[in-house]
Amino acid sequence: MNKITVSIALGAAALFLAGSASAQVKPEDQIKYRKAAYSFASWNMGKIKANIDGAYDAAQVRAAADAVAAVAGSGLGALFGPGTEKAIGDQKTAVKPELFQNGAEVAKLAGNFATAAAALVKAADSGDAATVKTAFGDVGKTCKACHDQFKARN
Ligand code: ASC
Repeated sequence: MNKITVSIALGAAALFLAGSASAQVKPEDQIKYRKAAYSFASWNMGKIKANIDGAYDAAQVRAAADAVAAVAGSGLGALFGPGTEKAIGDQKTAVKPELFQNGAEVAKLAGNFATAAAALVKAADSGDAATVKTAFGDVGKTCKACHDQFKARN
């Protein structure tokens, strides 16, 4: 890992552990924002997949990779604060309660997501579809690793 990747990973881990930042955001809004963040990342992952499978537009792939990396590096851990382990009113969540008992593991998974997303941006810079395909697969694995452990509905 290079210096930037390490600092992104550590930043993601630190932000997960520093749950106090979430005190500013109401629990139901934490759930709303985190679902919006993952949905936005998923939309951008879908765009990259469409480029890999069809006509490849390097600028669109780069923009989408930037968006995924921005989400991954945004300190999402702050949106998993106390009281967000189950639905609040209309704000449903697929998170498993176990996530809240496994901070170190979650920080590791979040760091892996941020590291892989940063690598996807680098791959997108190359403009090479095959390079992007590999890096895209790596990001997808980090998504799945967390879903397998901590997401109830997949
Ligand atoms: C995506 C996306 C996910 C993950 C997951 C990986 O592109 O929207 O939720 O990758 O499918 O297994």
